[in-house]
Amino acid sequence: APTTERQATDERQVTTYDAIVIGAGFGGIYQLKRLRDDLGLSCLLLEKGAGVGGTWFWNRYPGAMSDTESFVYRYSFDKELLQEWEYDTSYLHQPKVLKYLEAVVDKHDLAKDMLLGTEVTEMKYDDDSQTWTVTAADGSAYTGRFLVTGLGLLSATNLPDFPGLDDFAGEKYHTGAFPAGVTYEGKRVGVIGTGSTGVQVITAIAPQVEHLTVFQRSAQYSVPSGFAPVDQQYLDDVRSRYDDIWSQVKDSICGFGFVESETPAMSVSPQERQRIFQENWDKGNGFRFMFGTFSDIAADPEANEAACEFIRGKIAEIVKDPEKARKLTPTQPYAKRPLCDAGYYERYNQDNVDIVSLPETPIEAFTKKGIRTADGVEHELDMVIFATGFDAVDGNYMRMKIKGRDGETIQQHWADGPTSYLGMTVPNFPNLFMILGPNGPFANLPPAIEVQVDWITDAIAQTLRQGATTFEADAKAEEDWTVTCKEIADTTLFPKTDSWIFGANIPGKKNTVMFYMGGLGAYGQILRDVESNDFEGFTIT
Ligand code: N01
Repeated sequence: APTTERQATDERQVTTYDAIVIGAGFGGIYQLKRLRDDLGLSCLLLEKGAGVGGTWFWNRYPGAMSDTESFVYRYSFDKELLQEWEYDTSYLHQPKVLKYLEAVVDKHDLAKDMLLGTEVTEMKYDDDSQTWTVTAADGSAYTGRFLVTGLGLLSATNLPDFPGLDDFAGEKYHTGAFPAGVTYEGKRVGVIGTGSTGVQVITAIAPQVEHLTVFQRSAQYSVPSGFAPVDQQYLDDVRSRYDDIWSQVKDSICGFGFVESETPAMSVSPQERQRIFQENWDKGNGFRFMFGTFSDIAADPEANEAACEFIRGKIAEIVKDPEKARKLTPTQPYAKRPLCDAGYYERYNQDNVDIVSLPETPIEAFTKKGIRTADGVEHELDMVIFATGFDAVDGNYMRMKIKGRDGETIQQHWADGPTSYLGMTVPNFPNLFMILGPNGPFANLPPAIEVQVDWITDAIAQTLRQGATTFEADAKAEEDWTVTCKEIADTTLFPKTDSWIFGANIPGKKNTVMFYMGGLGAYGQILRDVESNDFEGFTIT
């Protein structure tokens, strides 16, 4: 049981636990369950939001949906829930994912060890006691031997500093902190950003608004999602195959529940290539289109160009206005996080939907009435939605005060860009485990999270079994992992485009590798190898 005592160093009341978990998203929820129920540790989970759900608590923008299919956008650990949980669509919109996560928390009675509405601002390691003290915005403090952070990969919102932003008199929302009760009827709405989020918002609100102006900095390749109702027969089939489904997912590259292609695009005839692209366009899903069509779309420029050409052809077919089609047609490689949609390009055939290409006419300033672009046009708007993304991966860490051994800060440690060993641990920050930290797997997140949380649980169990008090990555292991991640990323085309995947979306942020792109299966194997080699690359003392 936790102990409460007054610390000698300051007069605050500090409650001590075996482990503290931060964040009540997919990661934190599962970590709390494993540490509390399987290892029997006293745990406290701290969460900034007023409810659980993490990403799915905050991202309540219109159209918000996971683009991983429903049957693999969930935990694999709770076999009962896999059999019982009902859903009726091939993808889950935000309210459904949130409801699912709330049900997991209820079922496993996790809420009693959570403190919601508590924003952690500081985490400090104490060399003498070998514990972490976590301080919240309200001044309350909590101490734990182990600290696991599930801060979210994509949760520190990016609101670009447009001139005159405060002058705008209309409604302003960032998709990552979207309020309830927003209405669109009769309004002139501007959307800035056309990533996964922007594409969903635009598709969802175009039929509702009086007028929609899309401010696009980069045109995007998007394929249909294939969103559809599913029936009882579909559910029965999935449920009967779950063991096989999860072992395939955790052994695959992306973890999206489809089998990735092993065929290079140029090894087949142009007709066959076209047929396979069309077949996958019809099935839907962005990851399936990028990784299920051919093995080398994200790696070989010629294969990539073939996919680009196919999607560009679709844009030309779908979008009737040639000027809109021109603006919507990407010219860069297809090497950002793949998108899918429920009729995105089709929305531009509506008379009430316009597109402004920002490279041609950049935003000069916000005005009282709207947005003025460099061609002198003032776009009058009642509402602006910022779908401008996130300071991804390390963003949330860099916004906090985090001090490790000898007072080293995370900002100092990551001065040249965020690094880690295995995407979870950092030398000089003993007993700190980051779920989805830098250089973790680039994959469907729920199974990626489970693989990490299970490994973290084993690492903590091993430390306790040895009667040790610290578990810490070696500096050399971190260096080698950084090199490995960079080498793998360099075999792909992803570094050739600017996106959050390399930190290129944030002005001034160092452009650096932030993912292990070798696939979820290979990543899981590395974790198993490290563990079976007595946690090679770590010092347990
Ligand atoms: O963010 P993004 P997101 N002026 O960074 C533009 C996951 N996710 O929230 O491309 C003008 O991708 C920026 O332009 P550019 C998913 O992993 C999943 O959409 O940088 N524009 C871009 O168009 C995803 O990848 C789901 O040139 C500016 C957009 O804003 C990740 O979250 C749904 C700008 C930002 O796109 C992030 O997605 C939603 C500026 N100053 C999110 N700054 C699903 O599962 C940025 N932009 C479906």
